[in-house]
Amino acid sequence: MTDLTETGSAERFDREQIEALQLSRLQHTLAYAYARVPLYRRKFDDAGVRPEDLRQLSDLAGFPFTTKEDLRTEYPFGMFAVPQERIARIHASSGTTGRPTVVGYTAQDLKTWASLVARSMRASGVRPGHKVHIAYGYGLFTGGLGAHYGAEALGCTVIPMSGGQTERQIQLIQDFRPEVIMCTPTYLLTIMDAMRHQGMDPRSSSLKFAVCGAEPWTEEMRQELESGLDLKACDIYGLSEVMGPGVAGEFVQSQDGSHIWEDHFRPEIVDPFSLDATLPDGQVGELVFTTLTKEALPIIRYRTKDLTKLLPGTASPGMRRMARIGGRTDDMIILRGVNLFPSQIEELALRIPDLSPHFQLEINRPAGQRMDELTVKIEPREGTTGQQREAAADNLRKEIKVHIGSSATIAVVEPGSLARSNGKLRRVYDLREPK
Ligand code: DLL
Repeated sequence: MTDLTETGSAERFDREQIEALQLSRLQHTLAYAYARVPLYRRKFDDAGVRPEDLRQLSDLAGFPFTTKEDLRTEYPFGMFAVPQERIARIHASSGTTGRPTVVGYTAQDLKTWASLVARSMRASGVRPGHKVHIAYGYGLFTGGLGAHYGAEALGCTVIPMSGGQTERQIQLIQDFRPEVIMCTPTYLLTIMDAMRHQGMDPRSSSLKFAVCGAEPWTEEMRQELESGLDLKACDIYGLSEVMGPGVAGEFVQSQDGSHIWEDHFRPEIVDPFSLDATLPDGQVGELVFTTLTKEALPIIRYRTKDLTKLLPGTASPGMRRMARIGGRTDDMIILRGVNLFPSQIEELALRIPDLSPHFQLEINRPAGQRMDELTVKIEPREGTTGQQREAAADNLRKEIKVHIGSSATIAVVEPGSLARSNGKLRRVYDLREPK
């Protein structure tokens, strides 16, 4: 079998080479998971499939899915495929809804992870010797430590700032002069705004590259950050159940969506509603991943709930790209039969010059009414007049009606009045009575 520690050369593989590598790694992973994880043995047996049934990549569609629920029922360590002594690190989701999901890594998994984050960073323009300011949260969240070891593996000078304390972040950016910042797109927006409030021109900072992810963001938001800070902002994608950041990363020269590192992960797109249909490339559906090299927590057909489509590779031709995540199935707002995602509002709002990217969505059902209502609370740009604000609100309302098909109330609120991001920003507030 190919050496699992290599990561660099696969970027130059063609599609055929990648698929050959995927097939052998997939066969290994299925047999490995079946032999070592009781849950997989049970699921495969129930579905009537055996690891040896995978003879070509398309046979993967016959294997059962894994969900967050599976990780919860096996809490905390039931899905680990190695004895606990071989687990070198544990991460976990915050667990705001139910039990946290726990993930584990062997020493080899940590090396692979660091090298894939390093690969993503390099694709996004980061070079050895750059100073990298990391403002993803450190701790059980995979963002901070994932970025940290990736930056070290690339040969960067790491500034492990973590999230929050925005004033201090800005002070250290001024003093240490990093070329790179890694944080969520909405936190970068918070930093940029805070710089302006301090009377500093964000365009004059030392930052040249931003590697942003952990939440959905639009091309319009990229534009906002790039022009506001005079840097190049690229996407990095990942999720803790599959590894953490670095499952996919974007090339700075093309900025055309993240390439999925297909030598380590096999992506599929499935219809989120009718469970068994795998969709062809180019069609939007739910992203599903099977890990190909993980030792501690092999994951078979994990349902991410992220909605996107697969596109052919460009800068790394053998690997496919994923379009920007439009939203998650569980963030979808259904308003009078129309599906809506916060990113659609972001896109429309940022095309209106007098509106800022600071907004939140409230869903309510007024007493005695049978229909839900959507209110978009949004801050205008500083210095706009009352008349401009009214016109902008009217404009946004019409755009939402035309492009999404829903009626919404637009409340233009005072600049600075909405909650600012410290990491992953909450955009949707559901104020309906619990059913
Ligand atoms: O957010 C890992 C990560 C950290 C990725 C830092 C990138 C940078 P989780 O907390 O498990 O892991 O959340 C995973 O976040 O299923 C997506 O819904 C969302 N997400 C992550 N990256 C992106 C992205 C980390 N680039 C969940 N664009 C995923 C859109 C993203 N959504």
